[in-house]
Amino acid sequence: MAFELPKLGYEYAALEPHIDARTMEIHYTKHHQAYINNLNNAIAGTDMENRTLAELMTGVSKLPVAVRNNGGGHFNHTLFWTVMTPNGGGLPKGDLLDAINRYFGSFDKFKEQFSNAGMTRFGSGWAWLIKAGDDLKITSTPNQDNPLMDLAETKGTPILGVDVWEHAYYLKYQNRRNEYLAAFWNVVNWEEAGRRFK
Ligand code: MN3
Repeated sequence: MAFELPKLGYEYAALEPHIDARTMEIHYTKHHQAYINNLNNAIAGTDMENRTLAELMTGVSKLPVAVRNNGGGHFNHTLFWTVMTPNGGGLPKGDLLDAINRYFGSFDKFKEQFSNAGMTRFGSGWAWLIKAGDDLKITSTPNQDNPLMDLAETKGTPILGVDVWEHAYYLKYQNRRNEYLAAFWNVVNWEEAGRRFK
């Protein structure tokens, strides 16, 4: 019943030059694995072992802080790996592109707002594109919180997320979070984001 590291759908070097192989390897094998180990330790021998990750997230305000931090870490990174792909980038398609144009005015305006959410998140956290009812929204969360959590300020279903913890970019970009966020657009998996939007 324990949570496990999900398979990565590409090689560590596959997102080069935008995300470097060493960062991918450490991020996936060390950081993500540590969240999973700590989550499993936090739920061991409790009824939390019988809940899905999504169920833990939506009820997290009543759970130990270790589940918020490490369950969030597991959920967020699992999503993050899937919304990136080699040969990614470009434009979303179909309904998602229509919705982005409708809610943000244009794809470029959406990109600007999303990047801004990542840039203005003080310290560690995430920027998100979420579906909230019929709306699309951009939001950001501190630490390993996410918009599925019942304690999130802005709640919704994550469509796209980007990790703005320094461990996600420091080896290649050092303090230049803006360059990392600009590079992120080249690896976005819009097909996966489109599936999450449906
Ligand atoms: Mn991370």
